[in-house]
Amino acid sequence: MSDNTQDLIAQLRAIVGDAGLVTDADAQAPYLKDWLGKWQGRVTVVVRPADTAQTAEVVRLCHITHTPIVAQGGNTGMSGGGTPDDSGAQVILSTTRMNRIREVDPLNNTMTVDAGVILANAQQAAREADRYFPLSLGAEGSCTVGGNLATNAGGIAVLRFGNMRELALGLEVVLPDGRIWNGLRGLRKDNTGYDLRDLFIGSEGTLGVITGAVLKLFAQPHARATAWVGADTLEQLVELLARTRARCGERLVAFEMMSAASLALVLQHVADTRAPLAQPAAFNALIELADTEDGGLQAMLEDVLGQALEDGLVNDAMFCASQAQSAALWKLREGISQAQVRAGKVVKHDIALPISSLAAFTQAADAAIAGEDIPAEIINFGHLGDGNLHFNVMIPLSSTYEEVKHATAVFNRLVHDMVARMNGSISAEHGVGQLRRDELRHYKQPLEMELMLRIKQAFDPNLIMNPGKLL
Ligand code: FAD
Ligand code: 2HG
Ligand code: ZN
Repeated sequence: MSDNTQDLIAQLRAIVGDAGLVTDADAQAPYLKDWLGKWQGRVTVVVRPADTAQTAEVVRLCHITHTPIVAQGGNTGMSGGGTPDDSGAQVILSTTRMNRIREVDPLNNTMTVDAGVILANAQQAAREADRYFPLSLGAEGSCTVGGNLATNAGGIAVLRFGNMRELALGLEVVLPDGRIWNGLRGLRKDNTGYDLRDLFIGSEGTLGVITGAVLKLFAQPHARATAWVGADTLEQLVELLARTRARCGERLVAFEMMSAASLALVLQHVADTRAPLAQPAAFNALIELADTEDGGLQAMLEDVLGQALEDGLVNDAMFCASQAQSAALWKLREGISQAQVRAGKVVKHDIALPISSLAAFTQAADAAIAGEDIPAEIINFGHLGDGNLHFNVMIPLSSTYEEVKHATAVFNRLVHDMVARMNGSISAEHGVGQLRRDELRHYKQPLEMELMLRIKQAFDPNLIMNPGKLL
């Protein structure tokens, strides 16, 4: 270890103490690789500040010493944004010790939290105040509010409540030179110039370290109705979504889609799962209504879906009679990511399209992929109500590094070209990170790239915040 490195670690120790440094190789290991096992890096040290003041001191030191920083929350990201490079020169700044619920304000319907609070703990704190924080996703037991903000996470309730950008009112951020921007305002209206908050949301650790946030709360939904339906085509599910929305309005909180192959994968690879319908369907939807009180939710869902059955829009439906049945259905939906990891190597596409184009896209992309001379299975699922498909292409687990690289290049171009032609997005909710950095450059308008680079330069002229990611 060089004298400079030793000196940096000693100065970091003086700021965060022994409890705030991870220097041991074994203890560092989980911070250095991502959840999917796609990326692996090295670091000088992992530093875990206890609060905003310590974070500011750490970042100021990195600013002075030109040490690159990778902010990391729960390390559940899907685009490699939180994994360091392999130079060994970077520092991981983990927010996991900053885990205080600072305040719940039921009158303002807001909650102020540290960025390292685990999403499930934020949801729980809201519940304890008889309020609801709606961001919900498979990784909610480990991901952090800061990570959710930095990636502008989506999940299963976006069609009703919006993504993380819509759920945050204020932020506290440590800037790349170590100054603290206090934007912790719980206001629904604030037209005082450029929206700095919205710049940091979705910036994936490239503009600063988010240390705190004011989040919006909602009324607690005390009643839910859940159903599973099977259909022959995606077009039919899109029509059903429109009908359900028109009939149920704000009560519709989730409309998730799983292709037959996605469901089969979960049934094969995730324990304690069983098929919800007697006959497999080409396309499945998991639909949930919620309201503050019952008011005939179940009857409403049965009515909409009963009509859809009568009209031949869906083939079969299963209505949940208990919380346990609903949990079993959600386990099928949330098991897909894990099942993919067990079953193969996956070229992930996290795309958004106008809902009205989803069926045409799927048909065309299915055909184009089948026309390639690469053994592949399409695992198509996602948040139909948001026009967000995880149009993943799985290749055999035994594929070599070169084969994965080739398949990724071929399928990315094919899928992303089609998405671009249909006015969609190649990065809907997981962020760009390192996974889609080159793709972003390929598809983003040159003017948009230029403006983003100028913003980066203005905030982080020494380019120390998460270099190599996003831009
Ligand atoms: P990390 O993975 O630690 O970091 C992600 C990015 O944010 C990195 O670029 C990092 O540098 C940056 N970052 C983290 N904390 C900060 C901070 N405080 N300040 C600045 N930058 C920071 N995502 C969805 O949108 N919808 C889903 O439905 C969904 N489902 C998932 C299901 C599973 C099983 C898994 C594993 C992931 C899923 N994700 C989903 C991915 C999702 O983006 C992350 O789970 C989550 O938002 C990231 O939070 P994190 O704390 O783990 O961030
Ligand atoms: C989901 O919706 C997540 O389950 C993960 O966003 C998607 O594994 C994936 O590709
Ligand atoms: Zn998703």
